[in-house]
Amino acid sequence: MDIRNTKLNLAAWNELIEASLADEKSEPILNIDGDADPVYDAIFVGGGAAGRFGAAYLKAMGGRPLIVDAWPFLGGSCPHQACVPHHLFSEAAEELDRMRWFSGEMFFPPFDPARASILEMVKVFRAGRSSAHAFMNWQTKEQLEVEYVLNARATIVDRTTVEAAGRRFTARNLVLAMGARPTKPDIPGLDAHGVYDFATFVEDIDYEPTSCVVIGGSKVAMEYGSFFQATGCPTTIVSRSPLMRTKNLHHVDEDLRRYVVDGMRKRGITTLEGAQPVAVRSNDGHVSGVTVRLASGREVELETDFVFLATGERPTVDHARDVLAIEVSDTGRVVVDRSMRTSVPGVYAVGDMIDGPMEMFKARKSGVTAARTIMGEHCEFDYSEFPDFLHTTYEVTWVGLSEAEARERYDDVIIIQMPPTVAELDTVNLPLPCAEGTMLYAFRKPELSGFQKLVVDGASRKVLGAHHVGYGAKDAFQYLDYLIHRPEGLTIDELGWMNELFLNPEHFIQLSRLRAGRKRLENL
Ligand code: FAD
Ligand code: COM
Repeated sequence: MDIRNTKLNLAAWNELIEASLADEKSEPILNIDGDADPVYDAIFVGGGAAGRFGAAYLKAMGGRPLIVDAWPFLGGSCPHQACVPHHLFSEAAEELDRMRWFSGEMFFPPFDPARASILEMVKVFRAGRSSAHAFMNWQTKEQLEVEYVLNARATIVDRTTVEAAGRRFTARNLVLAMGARPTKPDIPGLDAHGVYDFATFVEDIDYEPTSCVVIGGSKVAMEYGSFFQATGCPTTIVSRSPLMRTKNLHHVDEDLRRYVVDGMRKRGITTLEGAQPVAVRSNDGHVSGVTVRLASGREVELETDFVFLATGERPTVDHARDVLAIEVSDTGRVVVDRSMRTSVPGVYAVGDMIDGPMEMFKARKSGVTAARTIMGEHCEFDYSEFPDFLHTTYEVTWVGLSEAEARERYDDVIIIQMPPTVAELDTVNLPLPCAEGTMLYAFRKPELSGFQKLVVDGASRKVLGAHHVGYGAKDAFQYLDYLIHRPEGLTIDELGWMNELFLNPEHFIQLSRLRAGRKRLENL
């Protein structure tokens, strides 16, 4: 279907996307300028966050990009199966959690577990997700003026040629932006009905689970496990590593970790750390349980009708590696330099296909880095340091060094923390931090009102790290990340001199001000 000269509104886009998704044989969607030079500056294979942002930037710089995507929409896995449903479910978990803790108190009605349905939330997501897709297709065509071929799998022919929708496209450069797919652990029984990963969960689940076993200890395991438990579906997380100590997470502060994981247990989640799933059992084709080897070596049988796999993702590298012979690391990621160049000249790789965190900031900025490099700029992207977050029923946010890391590197580490650890005080029941999103907890369930810690180098007075459990601090952490990683850093004096919008979710400005007057800093 050629839509080049048709201005589709959002409703028309929505309908086209839904119809294309529903029919495997649906036509490709072509938005191609047939009158322009047939050789593009770059073809982006994959129009997820990495490909879409890269192509848009290249176009903005005066280049001519083409995006090819197998799905009938742009934006990729984030709005379709990953970040967006994750945020929807995590927000539902936060609301459900509040309703459970305050059930029958104040204005909260008695909690009705029958109305907290996992299946219903998935249906809410499925029914609404194409609106964002429609907007991204519209924006990319009409506002960003990027050409694309959607609903068409690309076949890479060589480093300048791609086939899609029965046509051949050529470009001076190729940007591989094909993302990653969930991995399946090597456990017998995973073919049973009732076993899902984050992608198949939103596509296929067709019943209401009554209990859940999450396999894996990733962020996705903690986030989805917290949601399942919050709906009232008793959940067990089976993880080889301690939660938040998986190799993909860095700079996790131990006090923050303890607050988060204890909080999950307080809410009823069973965590089996150091445990290994041995087999998934089924009855009449449907999951009936999971055999787990505990850290002690003892095997236990967990009864369940729902298994959620959260064992990570593997980059989609096979096709590109087979055709182009690009270098791929032992961990299955395409090897790139800081400008996103692969080992093959003129071929770039971006997003989840390359090393580093599988996160949106890296996907989008690596796409932009490739675009700028292709357009002749010197551009390098170092993603070794970045702010991070996950959800339980809280938003958990961190940036910079943990306390333990700071103590390894600095002699005079100062901690500013809320609630403080003071032996003679009952700080568990201290209604602090008291902030937006935790006010009701602070007054009625003080032990649930969150945790925050600032790590400071006493000698230079520079902030080394910040750690937060609560709600709404993500925004501040984006800017804190920028400030503390500048060559000049951010001192406690500068932080304490900022203008807070009180009550604010993270209290570091006001807490820093209480200590900044001292020549020799002290813990708070
Ligand atoms: P994708 O978005 O996966 O895009 C790849 C595109 O390539 C797809 O559209 C695919 O159709 C296309 N493609 C592949 N092969 C071909 C081919 N041969 N021909 C044509 N097209 C092809 N990150 C955050 O920062 N915040 C979050 O809250 C967050 N939540 C997440 C929750 C979950 C459950 C998961 C799994 C991930 C989450 N992430 C989050 C990570 C984030 O989703 C990814 O890092 C990001 O989407 C990667 O973007 P990408 O463009 O590299 O890949
Ligand atoms: C966001 C997708 S969900 S994109 O990064 O705007 O393409």
